[in-house]
Amino acid sequence: MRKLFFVAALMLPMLAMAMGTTQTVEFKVNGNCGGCKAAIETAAKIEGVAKAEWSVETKLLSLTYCTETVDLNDVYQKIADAGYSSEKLEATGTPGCGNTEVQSNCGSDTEKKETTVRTNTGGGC
Ligand SMILES: [Cu+2]
Repeated sequence: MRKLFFVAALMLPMLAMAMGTTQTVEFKVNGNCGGCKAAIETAAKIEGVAKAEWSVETKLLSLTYCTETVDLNDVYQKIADAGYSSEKLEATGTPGCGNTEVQSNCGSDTEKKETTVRTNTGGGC
C-alpha cells in the first residue's frame, strides 16, 4: 500500500508535465500592412498553436499555444522565414506581404520589446 502511494506521488507531476498547458504570449513582430498581418499570422500558426493574432496598430502578435507541443523558437523561426523580424530573430528574405519598398517598413524595423507572458486560458492540452 505504501509503495503504491509512493509510485502515485511520483507519477502525478510527470503526468502534469506531459499534458502541458495552454499559454498566451505577446511579442513584437515588425510588419506594417494588412498583407503583413495575413503573412505573420499564417506563419505563426504551426501545429499546437490555437490562435495567432497580429495587430497593425501595436505590432504585437498574440499567440495562444500548447506548451507541450509548441517550441516558441520554432514560431520565431517561421516568422523570420516569412520575412519578418521579431524580438528574437531577424527576418530572412523579403516580407511575405510582397511589399519590398523600403518606405513601407514591411518586415524590417527592429525595435525590441520584451515578451510578456500572460498565463492562461487554463486547462491542459
Ligand atoms: Cu506589409
